[in-house]
Amino acid sequence: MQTTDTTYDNVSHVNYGFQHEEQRPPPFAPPSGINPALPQYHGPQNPQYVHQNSPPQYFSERYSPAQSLHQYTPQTAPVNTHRTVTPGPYLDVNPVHKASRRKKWPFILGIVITLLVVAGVIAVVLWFYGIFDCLQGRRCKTDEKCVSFSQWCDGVQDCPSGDDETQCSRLFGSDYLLQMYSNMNQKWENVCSDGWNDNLGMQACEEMGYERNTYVGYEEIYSRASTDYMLVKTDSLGSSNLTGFHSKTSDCPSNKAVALKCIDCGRNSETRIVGGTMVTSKGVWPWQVSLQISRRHLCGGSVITPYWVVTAAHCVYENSDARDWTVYAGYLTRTEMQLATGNSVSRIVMHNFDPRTNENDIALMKLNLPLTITSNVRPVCLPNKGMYFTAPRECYITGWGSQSSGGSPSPTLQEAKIQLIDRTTCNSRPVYNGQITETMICAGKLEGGVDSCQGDSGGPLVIKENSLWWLVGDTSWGDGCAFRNKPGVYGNVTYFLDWIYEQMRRY
Ligand code: 4AZ
Repeated sequence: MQTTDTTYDNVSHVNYGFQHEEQRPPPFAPPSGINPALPQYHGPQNPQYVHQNSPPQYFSERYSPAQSLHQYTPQTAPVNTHRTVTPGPYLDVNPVHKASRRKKWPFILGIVITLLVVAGVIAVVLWFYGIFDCLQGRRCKTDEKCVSFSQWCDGVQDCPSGDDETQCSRLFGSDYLLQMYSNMNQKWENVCSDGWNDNLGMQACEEMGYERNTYVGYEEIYSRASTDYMLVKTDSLGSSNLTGFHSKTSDCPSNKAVALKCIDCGRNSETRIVGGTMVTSKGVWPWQVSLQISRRHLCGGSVITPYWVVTAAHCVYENSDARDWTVYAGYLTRTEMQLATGNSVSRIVMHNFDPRTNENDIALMKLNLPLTITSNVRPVCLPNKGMYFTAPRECYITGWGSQSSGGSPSPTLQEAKIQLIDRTTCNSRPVYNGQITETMICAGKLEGGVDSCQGDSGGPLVIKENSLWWLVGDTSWGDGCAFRNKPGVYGNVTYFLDWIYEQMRRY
């Protein structure tokens, strides 16, 4: 991390690009196996939306060329029974032949036109069932099956891989409002607290991708939205799981909705935070980890659950063997880490990172054993849907990265206070000239002087909101370090939320 003092006219615009909001449950990446964390539905398969490939009716006996052809066959034509050369047409002066050929042409033309029409009809039918049909629904990711919108999140598994019943609940805003996708109203609705309990809370957290044992609890939040999601038991046995309910369009009887906390995150021991200095107290950035190979610090990372660390894809792109890495959590100095054992990694999940453009620069590391949560080791909060962080919002970066372009890693953890920079400014010609996509966020100081640098990669860019710290970015790239008009570029964590939860559910 580099911090020097220079000044430059500050640009403050609003950045609306840090989140891709969805009206419907998002599309899903292809799962690789059964997800034990998800409920296994045994409901009936609804055949209604399976491709209805009944044989097209257009081939019925409306016209049979074979049958009618004989009418046009010249009955008087000579049959050549010898090995003699058949006279060419120009030699054929027989008026009977000429007349029959004249009669044949419209016939052949008729056949060609008919075949073209039939082919056209077949093409339209295939197009309708193959493309248009799914305009009225959504295609399952793994199996190309088309499932109607009304079948998404209806508690019945219609996609063979279950895509239609995952990601049917989400947390919204910094208040952690629990929302469920109502297939009846085709929108996300707040869940009423009436009838809610901790068992349902744990199940909802588990369905999102959290472990049961990180569950904190739920609160009842005043809500009078007409979009509230009322749980109504669907079976007489009084099933007490989420799939035993469906929504009813109504306000909540109690006017209260569920705010769900799946993990105790985003809290630190707040001593004084000064931008651009050495961190002197351990619990200030308790989610910051050092990722090392052979005891060499290569990248930073952020703890999001006791098992999972977020880092940058470019950190693991050429070192993707989990066994090579060790995660050090709860330390301030690299000397301390040299004496420590650290945590081994069981799995690395990398996004579709493009090293040419730095697109999708995010990866997850799963630890072999969970981290013990203490005041020095704690998870940071993943942003919730509907949280927008706009420029010039104050944010913090931390890491053991070099303190000048091309320098060696810092021996102690550094922190810096910077600001979000909106994408339009960051994409302008003097800054990054169109290289900033929606998977990236810019933050820093356009005047230069304070920035992340080599070795800070993968580490956190955090923002405090509603008394909690949220992971808004992972350190990704930049043109040098701390240069004027070349701020740091970070992975847009809000953009990757669905991907992150999907991996946590899957593995
Ligand atoms: C790097 O090479 C790197 N100034 C990280 C951050 C920045 C530049 C380079 C941002 O890991």
